[in-house]
Amino acid sequence: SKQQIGVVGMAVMGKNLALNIESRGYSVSIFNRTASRTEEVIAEHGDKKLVPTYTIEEFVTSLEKPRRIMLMVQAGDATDKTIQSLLPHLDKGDILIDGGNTFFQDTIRRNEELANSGINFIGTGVSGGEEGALKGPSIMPGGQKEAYDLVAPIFEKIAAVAEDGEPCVTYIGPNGAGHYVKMAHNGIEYGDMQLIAESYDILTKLLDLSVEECAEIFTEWNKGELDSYLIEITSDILTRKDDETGKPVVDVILDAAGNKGTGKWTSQSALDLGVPLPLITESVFARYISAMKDERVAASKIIPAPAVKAFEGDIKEFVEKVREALYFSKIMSYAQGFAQLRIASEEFGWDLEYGEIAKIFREGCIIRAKFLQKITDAYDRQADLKNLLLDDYFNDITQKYQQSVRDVVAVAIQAGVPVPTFSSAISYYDSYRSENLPANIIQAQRDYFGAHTYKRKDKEGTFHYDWYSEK
Ligand code: NBP
Repeated sequence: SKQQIGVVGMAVMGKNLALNIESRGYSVSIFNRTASRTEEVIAEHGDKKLVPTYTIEEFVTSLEKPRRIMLMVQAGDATDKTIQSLLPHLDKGDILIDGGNTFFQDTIRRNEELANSGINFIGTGVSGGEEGALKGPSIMPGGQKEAYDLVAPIFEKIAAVAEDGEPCVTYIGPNGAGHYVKMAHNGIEYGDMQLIAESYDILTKLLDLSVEECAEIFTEWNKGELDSYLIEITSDILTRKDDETGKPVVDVILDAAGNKGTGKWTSQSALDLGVPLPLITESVFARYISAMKDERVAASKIIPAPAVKAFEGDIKEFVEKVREALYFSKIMSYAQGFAQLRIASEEFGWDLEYGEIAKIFREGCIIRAKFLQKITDAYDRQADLKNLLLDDYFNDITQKYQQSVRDVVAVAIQAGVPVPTFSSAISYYDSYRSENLPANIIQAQRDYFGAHTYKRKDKEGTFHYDWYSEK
């Protein structure tokens, strides 16, 4: 008999996804370019309804029609090569699903190319890493809606389940929409991580708290508005000791952050679309400057820190301010990220449903958090909300917490503790709520040196001032 779905790519993500699908009662054919990998999977999981195949032809013929084939191979060239090898064996109406971390423009291109051969192509974000793939990821599928309907029953069974019992998967939109949303999710993840790192830096460097004390603070924070996976793992991380030295493991980990480029893509897209995305972009740059470890070490010997006295205020009170600053800044980041989704949706004709997107982030992905329900609620109140900051809940809470961000950022800057995302958050807030910005000066300069013209506040039209005339 034929299998209900096939998975190509038996590295950690593909293997775990295949096991997840199998565990929900589906029969799964598996294939990997290097046969030994498939043999290993079968040796480990021979008791499961996984059917090994060793040629592309054998793989394709083993599947029910219309065929449902999930690709979990390296993004980029490997994905194109895999599609090319499958194509001659496929029939019209078959469905290829790319679950890799693919750049959304590649998905748009592949969707168009394959549509010409009558093959459906779904580009889907799969979040939650190895564990998510195995136990239930958040899934962000984009592509032909009719094709998605044929895989929806499987996706709804393998996805993470939110508190209210809803699966963390929803049809995102045509062509590259799913991969775009996955990319934006990763960008938001960069922002959340940097905000937490800055909070930790303030607690330890400014308030001189110990790693253990910080662990307790994050545990406390995780019980309230900040309740989220990233806060939870941070509090756990801070309790762990290095086996060799007995020190807190965070104290032996080198402070040079890596990245796989998805945060960069998010910022690049924001720049292309003309959308302000300062917080996530600062968090990408923060990783870059962290990676310049040797240069920073050398600079630290040449450029002194400002002279500061030990913190003299009430520590408990200040810790609460840091918590409020973190929540405020997180809201700025999501307001920017969702505003970017809105502009992308208009640009690419995707008709994204922002409340539904926030909903599927509630479980199974790295940014999962209680807070996401607030975003869904905001879009339920007003589906075409321009910016989350205009929603009553977000407007009220940010008004309430803004003073804390100002205080924390001011103290950190005085003490020379870098706060790129905290300071960016408050600057975005102040820019967004400003009736007047100093761009009149910029327009005057542009008109002065380049005759770029300007508009006036008091009447319609385009104007040029004769800057070179005698006064
Ligand atoms: P990798 O991204 O490490 O890719 C390894 C797989 O790609 C292997 O099955 C390998 O086959 C196959 N492959 C390569 Br490399 N070149 C190929 C080619 N030219 N033709 C056919 N197959 C080729 O695996 P992963 O970490 O499991 O991730 C899979 C996808 O899921 C990626 O797109 C990744 O970005 C995405 N993702 C990963 C995570 C995560 O936490 N790791 C999370 C979310 C999404 P071989 O065995 O023959 O070399």
